[in-house]
Amino acid sequence: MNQILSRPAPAAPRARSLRDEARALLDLPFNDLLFRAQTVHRENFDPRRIQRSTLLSIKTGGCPEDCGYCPQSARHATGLESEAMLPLAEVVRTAAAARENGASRFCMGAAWRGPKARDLEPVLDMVREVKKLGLETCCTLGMLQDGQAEQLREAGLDYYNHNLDTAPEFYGEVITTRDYQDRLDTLERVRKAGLNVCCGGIVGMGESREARAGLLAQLAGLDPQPESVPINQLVQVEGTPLAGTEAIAWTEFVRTVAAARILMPRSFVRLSAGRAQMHEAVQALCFLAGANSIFYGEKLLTTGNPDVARDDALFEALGLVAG
Ligand code: SAM
Ligand code: DTB
Ligand code: SF4
Repeated sequence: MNQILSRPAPAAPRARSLRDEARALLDLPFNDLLFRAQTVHRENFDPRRIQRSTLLSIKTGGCPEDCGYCPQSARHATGLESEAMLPLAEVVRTAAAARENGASRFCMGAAWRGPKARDLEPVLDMVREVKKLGLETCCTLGMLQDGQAEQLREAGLDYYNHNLDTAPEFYGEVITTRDYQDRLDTLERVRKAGLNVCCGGIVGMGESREARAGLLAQLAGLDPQPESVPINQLVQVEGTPLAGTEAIAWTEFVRTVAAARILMPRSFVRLSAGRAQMHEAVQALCFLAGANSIFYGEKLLTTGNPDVARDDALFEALGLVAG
């Protein structure tokens, strides 16, 4: 077997060589890459099982950050109506419905730069109550300050989602109100508090293949690697700076998923935002490439996701089961 086709050594923080490795994977002939990814996937997971998480926006819009992809930034005129924090009862009701539908994890998202102390209290209640339903809990609340990750952990939080979004060199094209190191610092706090890390990125923002390699190298270089890795395809929302970006080729998206699987063999790789705009055949290829998690339920945070009935039919057609 040649160098590229052999299995990578377990990833440690070794940014440059990891980046070369990621780039070499992305450059492979498509079928070679998918075969490698599916092989690694089968060595580490039951290939029929797909984990399902349901999202809920517990505080929508009016965010002070300027993330160029995001409909919730107060700086972009997207017509999105801002909403105050949802009442606890509504969150619990939605989580119970998600559990009934077959989700195993419930992820609560807030359009904050980060939570203030008074913001966190009601979220801790939500975590406690959702946990009581027997669901895994996840939050994505922005940057965390010292002690906040511990508070969330004590309330029963299982996962914290905080994405690196893109490669360090492309990051400044997308976000100016916080830097890459801020994100790494929050991830460090999350890890130190004993929470599971959910960390991924967005592709289709006009970045190069090299930048996708850079993102994957950053994710795979986290030590330990994230337990969950959401790979989002940009959902273009009118009024955001990134609306009108040339769409990424579907082959490039599938390649990114496959390379993520190979570089992070034991992580759950989530086929995340963008499924509503994605042909089901492409989604099937993502599962073949080693994606083993999805967002499940009609809505992501503010934009649409495939209907549950449609996803159930896709699972049936592909012989996939919830896991
Ligand atoms: N405000 C918090 C933060 O940014 O960390 C949490 C919520 S934020 C909406 C969570 C993630 O959603 C972002 O990091 C980004 O990766 C993803 N996201 C937001 N808008 C998106 C879009 N239009 N398309 C794809 N992913 C998107
Ligand atoms: C993640 O990586 N993707 C999710 C979740 N983590 C929070 C969010 C996707 C948001 C898509 C745009 C929207 O619906 O607002
Ligand atoms: Fe705010 Fe998060 Fe959207 Fe950025 S991604 S604008 S921080 S809600």
